[in-house]
Amino acid sequence: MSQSIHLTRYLVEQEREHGVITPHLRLLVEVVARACKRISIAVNKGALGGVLGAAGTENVQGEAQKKLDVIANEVLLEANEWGGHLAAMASEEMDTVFPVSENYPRGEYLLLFDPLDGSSNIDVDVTIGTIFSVLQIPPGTAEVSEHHFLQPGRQQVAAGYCVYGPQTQLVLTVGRGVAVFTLDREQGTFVLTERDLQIPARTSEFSINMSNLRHWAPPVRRYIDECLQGKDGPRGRDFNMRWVGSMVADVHRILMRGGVFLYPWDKRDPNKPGKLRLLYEANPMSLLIEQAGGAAIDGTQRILDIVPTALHQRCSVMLGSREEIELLQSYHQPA
Ligand code: AHM
Ligand code: MG
Repeated sequence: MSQSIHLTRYLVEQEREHGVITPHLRLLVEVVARACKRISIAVNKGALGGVLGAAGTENVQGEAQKKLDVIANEVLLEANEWGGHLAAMASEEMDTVFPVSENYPRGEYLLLFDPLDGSSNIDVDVTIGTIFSVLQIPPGTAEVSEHHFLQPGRQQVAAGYCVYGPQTQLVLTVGRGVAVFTLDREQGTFVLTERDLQIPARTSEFSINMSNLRHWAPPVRRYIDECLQGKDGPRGRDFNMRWVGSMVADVHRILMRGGVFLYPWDKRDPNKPGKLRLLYEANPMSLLIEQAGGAAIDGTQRILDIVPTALHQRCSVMLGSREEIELLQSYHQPA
C-alpha cells in the first residue's frame, strides 16, 4: 500500500532534502494549517454553530464584517501568537500590525492574511477561503512596524490558501513549486494530493465580474470583447466564463485547470488601483500562480515587483495561464 504523505512530512522533506525552509517556517506553516482546520470546522457547522450573519462592525476599509470574518481572524491570531516563530501579523480585518506580545519569544517571520476571503458567499453556502503570505525580517529586529511589511511580493518565503469547498484543500508554496493537500477529516490531517501543480499555458476560460464591463479600461474591454467573439473573432476559438465571487475559489479553479482571473482597475473610483489588496490577496496568489508556471500582472508590471507603500494598499489583478497574461500585457503597452 502506498504511504500517504501528510503536511508535516512534506515540510520536513523540504527542510531536509531541499533546504528551502527553516524549522521555524515549518512550524509557522503547520500552525496556519491547524488554524485553517479550525476555521473549516466552523464553516461546516454554519447556522448550527451560530457563525453566520453580520458581526455588526466594520473593518479599516469600511467593509461590514461578517461573524466568520471576525472568528477566522481570532483563530489565526491565537494559533500563531505563542509559538516563537513570528515577529508580527497583519490582516485584512485589522487596522494596523499586530506585534507578538512581549510575553512570548519573537521570531523572524511576518504573517499576513485575509482570514475569510469571499465574505459575501459565507451566508449562501458557497466556497470561501483563507489566504496567507509569509515575509522575513532581519533576525533581532527590535521594534516591528508597518514598514517591515512593505516588501515586494517576490520576497515572500511562503504563501498559500485554504479553500473551504466540497473538500477543504490547502494549496502551498515554499518557493519550490506548488503542492496541494486535502484535509482528511477522520484523521485530522492534510494529505498531499498533488506535488507539483502546473497551470496549462494555453486556456479558453476567463473569470471576471462582467457587471463592471462599462467601467473597465480599454485594454481589458478589448481582451474580454475578443474572448466573447469566440470562433468568429480574432481569437478563433470559443471561451467559457466562470465567476464565484470568492478569489480563493476562482483562483483555485484556474490553478487546477487553467484560465485567467481578472479584478482590474476600473473608473468607478479612478484613484483606487483596484479592489483587491496587494499584500494579503494579490501577492500570495501571484506567487502561487508563478510557481505553477503562470503569470500575474497589474496590467503593466509583474505584481510581485510592486513596492508597497501601505499595508492595505489595493492593486489591479490579472493572473493565470501564461499565454493569456502575455496577451493582456501586450494590450496595455502604448501603441
Ligand atoms: P473579501 O476579502 O472582503 O471577501 O473581498 C474580496 C472578494 C474576492 O474574493 C472576490 O474576487 C471579490 O471580492 C468579489 O468582488 P465582487 O463583489 O465584485 O464580485
Ligand atoms: Mg479577500
